[in-house]
Amino acid sequence: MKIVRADVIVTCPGRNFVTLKIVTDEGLYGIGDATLNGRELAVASYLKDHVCPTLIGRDPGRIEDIWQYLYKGAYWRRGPVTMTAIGAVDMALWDILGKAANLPLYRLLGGASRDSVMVYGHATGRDLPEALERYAEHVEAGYKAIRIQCGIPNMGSVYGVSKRAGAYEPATKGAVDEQSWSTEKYLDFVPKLFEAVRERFGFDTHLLHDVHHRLTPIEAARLGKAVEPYRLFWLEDPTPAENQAAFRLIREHTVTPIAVGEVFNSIWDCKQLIEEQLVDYIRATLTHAGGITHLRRVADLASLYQVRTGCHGASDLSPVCMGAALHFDLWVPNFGVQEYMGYPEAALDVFPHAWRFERGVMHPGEAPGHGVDIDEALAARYPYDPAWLPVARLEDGTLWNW
Ligand code: CS2
Ligand code: MG
Repeated sequence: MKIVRADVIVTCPGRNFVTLKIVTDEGLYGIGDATLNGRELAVASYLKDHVCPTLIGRDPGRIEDIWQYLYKGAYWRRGPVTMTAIGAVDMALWDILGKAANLPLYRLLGGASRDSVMVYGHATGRDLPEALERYAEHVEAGYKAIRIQCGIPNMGSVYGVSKRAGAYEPATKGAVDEQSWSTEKYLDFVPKLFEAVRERFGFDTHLLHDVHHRLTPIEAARLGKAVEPYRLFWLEDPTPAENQAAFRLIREHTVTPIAVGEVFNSIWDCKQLIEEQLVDYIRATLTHAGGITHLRRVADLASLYQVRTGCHGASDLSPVCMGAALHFDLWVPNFGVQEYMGYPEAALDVFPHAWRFERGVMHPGEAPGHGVDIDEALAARYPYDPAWLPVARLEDGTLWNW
């Protein structure tokens, strides 16, 4: 079998997605998610101009060799654009392998380690009452794990919270949204948010929260310690993770579990965090961390230190990534939880899929490969629509972490 075509499809059914489609001379094809929110065209060009031409004529079954060729052969290793492009190629090649073997992807990885995949949903509110109502809706829908994000009193827009009712999408069209941030107002409010959740809903659901990189290490340690009575499932991205050693300070002060890694794109970004057990969940996912071939290595390293997976699954990762991730989650022995925000209806139409959601758990289905397809004719009806991720500034104007 030989690769004869590799096409990049950019579409915007509710939000921008980039998809790679690899076609073989035997008519089989595979697809991979190449979406990097706010930088979609950078990956589309990296694929179109620098990767796709090198794939033509290759054996799609030589997945590892192609991975190594694209990683080492680029010379300029790692980084979100490069590793997202490699992730898309890898996802598409594993999809082809599954179709050729007539097996669902999780069977190729080693079979199911569980019957279904626990997912967490997003309960977000502009204020405490609205956030609690969204939380109640998720409890009603059967979610066993729920992330809560809330507007902060006396602060304008903030990460994780829609300015209007409805699904949250951080990227804005037309201009970069500059948000104002106050750590003091945040640290004063968030423990009250968790207290209100536990008071109303008790401890039957796993409670998650995303700090989204906005605290210093000692502030993160203070927050982790302050919220211990509320027994969080995890506190996510408490401080920027370029300095992996910074998490030692957090660990010294609190037993609140820590999740990090959605912005990681290689095992090197989390090696120290895992080996020193500075985190409890690793959030890297297939699209941005080099696909199945690389994320499997990250998960295996994590398993040596009892660190579990918690793959990123925001709606800016396409349904293709969601499908492939659910196969990975069904197999991976040290599974923790999978993020699932849902998608705009138009996106679900463009990406027909075998995965299904039922009362807080998901299953990838039994279709050969990862079980997600793309309707190219429908995709063509949604042209790329430029959108940018926000930035945050402290109240004195200092550029901060969004
Ligand atoms: C967030 C993401 O889901 C999460 O945990 O951190 O929504 C993140 O902000 C977006 O993926 C950025 O595009
Ligand atoms: Mg996050």
